[in-house]
Amino acid sequence: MSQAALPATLADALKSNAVAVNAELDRLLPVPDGPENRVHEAMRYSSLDGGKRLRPFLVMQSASLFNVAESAAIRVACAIEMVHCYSLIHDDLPCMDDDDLRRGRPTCHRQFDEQTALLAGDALLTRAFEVLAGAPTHSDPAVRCELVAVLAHSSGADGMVGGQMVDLRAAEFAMDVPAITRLQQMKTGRLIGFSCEAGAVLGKAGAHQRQALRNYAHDLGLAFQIADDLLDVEGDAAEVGKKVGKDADAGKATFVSLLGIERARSQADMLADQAARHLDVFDEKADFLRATARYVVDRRS
Ligand code: GRG
Repeated sequence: MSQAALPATLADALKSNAVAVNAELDRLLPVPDGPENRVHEAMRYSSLDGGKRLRPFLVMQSASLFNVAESAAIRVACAIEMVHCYSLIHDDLPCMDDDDLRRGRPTCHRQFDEQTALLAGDALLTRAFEVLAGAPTHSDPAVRCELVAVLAHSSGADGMVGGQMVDLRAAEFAMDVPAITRLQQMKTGRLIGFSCEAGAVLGKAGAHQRQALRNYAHDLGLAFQIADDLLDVEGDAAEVGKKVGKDADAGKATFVSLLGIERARSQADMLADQAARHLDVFDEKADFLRATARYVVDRRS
C-alpha cells in the first residue's frame, strides 16, 4: 500500500482491513461441487461479512511494524479469524450457550443445523492451520511452523479451549478476580496474544520487540474482556449483535459482578493506557495499535 493510500483514522483503517479480510476469506474458502458443499456454505456463512475483524487487524498492524508483505500477513489474519469464527460457532451450539443470534444474524446451527454447525467449526479450525502451513504464508518453513505451533498452543487445551472448560466448570470454584483473570486470559486473551505476536514471528523480530507485543496483548486482552462484560450489562442487543444480560441471567461471576461497573470501567481504562505504553519501543508505525487499545474499551459492539 502506498503512503498516500494509508487510512487517516482508526475507523477507516478497521473498515479497509475488514474489506481486505473479507476478500481473502472469500478466496480461501471456495465452495466445491458435491454434497459436501453444505459444510463449505456454513463455513462461509459464519466467517464472511461480519464482526469487527479485530484479531486480523492486530495481525496486519503488528506485521506492518516489521515491514512484512501484506500478501503474507493477510493469510495469517484470515487464519486467526477462522479460528475465532470456529469458536463462535461452537460456543453458540445448544450444548454450550444455545444462542440464536450472532453478529446480528441467526447462529450457524439455526441457519443450517446442529451437525452442519459442528462440522463447519471443525473445518474452519483445520483450514486455518492449512493456510498457515501454505508456502505463500512465508518463504521460511521454520516461520510457518512457528505460526502453527503458537496458534495451536493459543487455541487448544492450554489456551482458548482450556479457558472454555474452566468457564463451564466455574460454578464448582470460588471465582474471584485472579481466577476470572486467568480464565479470560485463556479464553479470550490467548487468541489476541497470537494476533499481536504473529507480526513479530512473520518479521523475525528480536526478543525485546516480540515481548513488547506480548505485553501489549496481555493488557489489551483483559481490557477487551472487561469491556465485553460491561457491554453484557449496559449494551443494546441490536447494537452488540448478540443477546445481552447473559452473564447475570446465568449467575456468572464476571469482572463487573465482582468489581462493580465503576471499578470495572476504570480497570479497563487503566489497562488500555498500560497496553499503549508497552508500545513505546515502536515509532509512529504503532499508532493504530495504540489507538486500538482505546477503541476496545470504548466500543459499543
Ligand atoms: C467452544 C471451542 C470453544 C471455545 C469457546 C472464545 C470462546 C471459547 C467462545 C467465544 C464466545 C465468547 C463470548 C468469547 C469471549 C470472547 C469474545 C468477546 C468474543 C467475541 O469477539 P468479538 O467481540 O466478536 O471480537 P466479533 O463478532 O466482532 O468478531
